[in-house]
Amino acid sequence: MSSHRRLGRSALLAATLAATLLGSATAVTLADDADAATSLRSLAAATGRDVGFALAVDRISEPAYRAVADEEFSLVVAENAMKWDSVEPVRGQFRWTSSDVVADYATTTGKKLYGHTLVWHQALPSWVSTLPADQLRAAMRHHITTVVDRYEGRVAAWDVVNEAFSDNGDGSRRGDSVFQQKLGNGYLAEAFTTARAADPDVDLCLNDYSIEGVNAKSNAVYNLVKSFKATGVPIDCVGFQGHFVLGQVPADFQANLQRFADLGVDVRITELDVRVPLPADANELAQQAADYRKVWQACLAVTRCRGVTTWGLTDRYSWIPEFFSGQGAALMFDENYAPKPAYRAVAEALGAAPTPTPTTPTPTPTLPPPGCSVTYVPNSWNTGFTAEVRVRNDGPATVDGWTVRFAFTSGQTVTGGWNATVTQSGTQVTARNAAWNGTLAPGGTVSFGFQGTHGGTNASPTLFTLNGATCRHG
Ligand code: G2I
Repeated sequence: MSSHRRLGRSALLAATLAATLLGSATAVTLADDADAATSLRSLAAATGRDVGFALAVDRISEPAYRAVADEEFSLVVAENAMKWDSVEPVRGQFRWTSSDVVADYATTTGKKLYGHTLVWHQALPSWVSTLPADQLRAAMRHHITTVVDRYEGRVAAWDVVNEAFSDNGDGSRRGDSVFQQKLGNGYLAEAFTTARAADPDVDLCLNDYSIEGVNAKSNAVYNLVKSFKATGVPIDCVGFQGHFVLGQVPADFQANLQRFADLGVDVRITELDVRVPLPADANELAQQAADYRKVWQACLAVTRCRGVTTWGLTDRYSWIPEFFSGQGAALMFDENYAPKPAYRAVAEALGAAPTPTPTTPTPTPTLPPPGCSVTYVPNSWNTGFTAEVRVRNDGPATVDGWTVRFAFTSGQTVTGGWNATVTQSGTQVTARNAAWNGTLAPGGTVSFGFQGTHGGTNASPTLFTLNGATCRHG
């Protein structure tokens, strides 16, 4: 196939979508079936994998959104339409309109339907959280049974319980779950057993985030799955959400998937996105493509990996910018539905012919040297550590006021800082200058530090930014 046809489908698709968006009379026709064979849907099928996306019900009527969704994906999951607050907003009163849109879309387009999610501490209507324990147990069982019954035979797998474990790095259960608080550890087995009673055939999954690498949280999930298998609690799969920071797909991701598969369950990457500081530049999009490739290569290397689902379809409607200020561009299709380098990387990981190197080599952009260098010096003991961060200004101008950002990858928690105001949100850490050290002349260095706790593996952050600019390692 000539090179233009290899690229033809995605470029033609983008052109069609652009024409649709612009309403021009002469929409470009999609390439013929031969190019359909290069869609992610067909490439993934050839490997026995699902390639999925989270559908936003209020977007499916948009032609551009629909065109990509139809063409590229073999599995669909409701981003929000099957959550408790959507389907049972009032006790005992079920609303199926939105959830049926997703189920009907799967049926009419021949896609697998993935169920998200039956029991989760978020997206709960207020009436659930105020119930006493015995009524909460009854409400949970009734909710699971009613929802699973409605979609029996149509849903391939359910996230029976979502995010049951804490991200405080010690492998404990999530303390802010009303189910954990009022029903105790046993609510998980109850939920899985109830779902199995409602549908003897559907796959039952446990889904969580920050368990992609081997760490205290994934160890806790591993031990629970192991105990379920040993005691006959029905479980068929584990979902690894895969909400990654750029450049931070764990090195032990494949090994981690494999150890769960070796327990006798399927594994799925259920909510993949790779967030990038905005505006995303060519280097960052290349890194994102490498991250997407790594995720798919790990799934392809693990026989029981059933596939990869991205959490959304286009950067235009991704949840990331609203939840992570200044971050975005996390998906394979950009704001205008054009495929990004991450899309090509996934297609090539799935066997598409590599994009031919251009005959006239494009000049490599002469990027200015990084504006900063960072040295990270941790000092660890059993579950605690301190770290000193030395930042050098390698740029030509004086920095007046600085913010240094980085992310932990293995459950560390900051407990205090010095020479800076150090705060943490999830895995993201932000350090802002103190009143006396905010000015950094070219070539100047500033040092700050913090104390913290860790859950056993105190991995060092790898990506630091100074006022948004990526720093090199000092
Ligand atoms: O938080 C990211 C994901 C983590 N794993 C579980 C997923 O279910 C979760 O998805 C996000 C959706 O992407 C958001 O779109 O879950 C959020 C909470 O359910 C969703 O946000 C909600 C807002 O909280 C509502 O106010 C809003 O009405 O989206 C709704 C629809 O836009």
